[in-house]
Amino acid sequence: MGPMDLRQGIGLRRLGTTTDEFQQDLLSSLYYRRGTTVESASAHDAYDALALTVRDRLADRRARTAAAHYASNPRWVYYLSAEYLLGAQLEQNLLYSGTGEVAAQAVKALGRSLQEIEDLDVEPGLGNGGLGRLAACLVDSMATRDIPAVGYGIRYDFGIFKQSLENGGQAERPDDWAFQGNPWEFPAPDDRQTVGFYGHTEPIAGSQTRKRWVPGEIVLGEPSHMLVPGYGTETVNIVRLWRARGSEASFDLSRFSAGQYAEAVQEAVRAENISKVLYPDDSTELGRELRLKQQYFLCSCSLRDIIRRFRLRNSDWADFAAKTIIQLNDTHPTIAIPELMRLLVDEYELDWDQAWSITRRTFAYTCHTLLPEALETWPVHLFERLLPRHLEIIYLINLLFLREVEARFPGDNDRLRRMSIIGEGDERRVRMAHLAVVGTEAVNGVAELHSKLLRETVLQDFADLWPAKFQNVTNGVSPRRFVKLANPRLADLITEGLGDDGWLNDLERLAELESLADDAAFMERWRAVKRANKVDLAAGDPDSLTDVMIKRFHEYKRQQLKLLHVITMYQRIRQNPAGDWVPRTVLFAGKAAPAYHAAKNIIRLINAVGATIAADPVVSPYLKVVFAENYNVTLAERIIPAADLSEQISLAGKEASGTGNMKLALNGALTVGTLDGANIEIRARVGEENFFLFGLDAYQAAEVQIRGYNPREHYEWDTELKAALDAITAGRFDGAGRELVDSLLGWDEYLTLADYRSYLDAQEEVERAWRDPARWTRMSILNTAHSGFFSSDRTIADYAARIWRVAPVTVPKEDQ
Ligand code: BZD
Repeated sequence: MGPMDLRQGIGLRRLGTTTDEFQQDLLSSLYYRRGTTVESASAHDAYDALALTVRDRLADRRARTAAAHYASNPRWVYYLSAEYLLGAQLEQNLLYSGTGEVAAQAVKALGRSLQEIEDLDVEPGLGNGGLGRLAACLVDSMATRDIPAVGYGIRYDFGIFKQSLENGGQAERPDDWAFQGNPWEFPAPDDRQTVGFYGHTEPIAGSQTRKRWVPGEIVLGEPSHMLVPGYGTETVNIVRLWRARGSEASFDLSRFSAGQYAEAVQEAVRAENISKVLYPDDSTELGRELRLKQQYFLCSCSLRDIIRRFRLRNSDWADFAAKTIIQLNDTHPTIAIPELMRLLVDEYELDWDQAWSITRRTFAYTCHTLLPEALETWPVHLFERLLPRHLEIIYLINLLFLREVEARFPGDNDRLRRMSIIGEGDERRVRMAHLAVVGTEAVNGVAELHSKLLRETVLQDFADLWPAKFQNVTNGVSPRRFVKLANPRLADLITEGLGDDGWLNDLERLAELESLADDAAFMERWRAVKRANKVDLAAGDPDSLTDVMIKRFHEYKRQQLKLLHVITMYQRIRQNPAGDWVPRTVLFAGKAAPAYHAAKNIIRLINAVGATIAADPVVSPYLKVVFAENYNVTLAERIIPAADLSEQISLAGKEASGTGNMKLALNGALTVGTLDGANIEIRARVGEENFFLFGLDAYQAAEVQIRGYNPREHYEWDTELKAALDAITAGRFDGAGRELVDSLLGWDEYLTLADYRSYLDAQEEVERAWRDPARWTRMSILNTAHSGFFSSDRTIADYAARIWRVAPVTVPKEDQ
């Protein structure tokens, strides 16, 4: 290929970089692509025209990226994830295309401010929580690190539900995120794929291993992609999202003509339901057929697309694994393993052993949990009905695998039973995590402790068999989104302190801030930034300690422990109104799975406690509880910059990593936390004197459980704890929370009461530090300074070097 300006070949003009040129293009987008005029343009027309104009600025980089990648025929990274929480796109794409300033000027021609237009940008909520947001940070960093990569996912019509409070409890509404269209998306109908479900298998004459699968239902997968630009580089990768459609044959014209309208479309509706809605399921397995259908739909479409791409430049299957690495984001896409086997063996006629050798070298698996109930399993009978050929393949994989185990550990039947991909209980089930370990080259946890506990507990037998397969890759977060975009004041101050903004893609440079941690003028400005962010958030008095707990609601995360602290504070202040209290604003945000009643009860109690405190003139000057509705990426970007204190208080050994903990520390919040997940690594880096530690560690917690834990002992012994629980039982908070007290006194699965006193002690240490603003500010600066490790750019460098073994491909700049 000659010059890298691909537009020259076809005589396209180069897009201008000046305000005038940008404005011309904006008006042209409005006129020709929205089909309207400045006079009659709605706010949404203006938004769309701007989005298209910005998108165009990335399209050329995308074309050069595709050409450079094609030319170098590299090993591609394919990230398979059922979830992406990409966050709002406009501001990010303005930043990554370097058009923020010209755009702000140009939109004046539309009679609107940039802020007004940005407020119309709807985030695609195609994920539940940490796992979905991690996928988004990783694709950002893959582009930033020039890794040739595609993220594959599902284009759900409805994302994570919208949460509102009704009478203090969580109410859910559907999230029709693309109702107004989505200007960021490029449909690619030519790349549609055909996916089968149900049916039966037939033998193929002359072959032992090959089978013919005759599906009973056929669905189309139609892709569209969104651009994923790298920061400070030319690369623009894509996330390709699949949407299910009925085929032409699924519309029954004769029935429609006969007036049977519902029946006429029923097949198409059934097909489209596959990508209708994201499962709002953050922990427990609903066991729904539709969810398994979604998973297979994602995997089947993506694998065929991956193979299509491979064959553009390669012809020998022996090269497939060298050119392809598919990272499985948890077990949700694990069905891709038997699907690749099916494609290679049944469709491309490779022999089993070669296909298996290719498959195992092609996949890697990231695990995101330790909770046994969150490990996915599917009933064998469901598989048999929905994916009959895949079940046969899984059986054969399992048979050969168990032979391998038997050879290594002869006669150890217990081990065979424990390790089998098929679990034999009341009901036989396919264990997806086992399939994922057996069918991949590398398995990783997401923080040091998590990876260690995986090897020592849930995957111990597998770690015995294949110790080298198990690795750790500690999670990270995008400093562009979570500092530069979310916290521009802090970003500017850091840039000034460091002399340039190179830290945005070299985050370890934040360590240079250490020398400013005692500089009085810098400290004063640091405080002013935090205060201004608090004023913007407007959650409470900006001079109060802003104490935030923002994450999905789950008992293991222990929002209930924070609440017991709040109730105790309330009772202390009531008893001694003249005391020298540190004013606090306690902010909760997060969603509970709609069917998770215990979590929803905790939300109800938070709001009831908040209302009681607000109505109490003695306590309310010192304590305020705020519940921010509908927590999502956009709201996180407003709360995190304003936080003084970050609550990371899960029971040790339960939170795989956490990523909110990293975002908060990076933005100068101090952490009160347990020795869980990445908290341990945060504390090791920011220094133990700059972290408020409390609670049992993972081994102590396990020991307490084994010895027989009695939560009532803590209740009897600790008078403040007893008073807090008794107040709930007595109905002091509008009668809410009695079920919570029953479960805490009955079994307290997550040792809330065992950690209560230690937590309150840590909170007293928090207040001692807060009373000394110089001490607090220094601690805050040092938290930011030593959080550079938690950039997702580092995470990607780790995956690239140790798991994927891929190198960057540089995309040439536009010819000057
Ligand atoms: O993944 C989370 C973990 O709980 C966090 O500790 C970790 O930091 C992040 C990223 O590694 N897990 C999830 O968010 N899990 C889910 O959202 C999920 C979704 C569907 C089904 C099961 C779990």
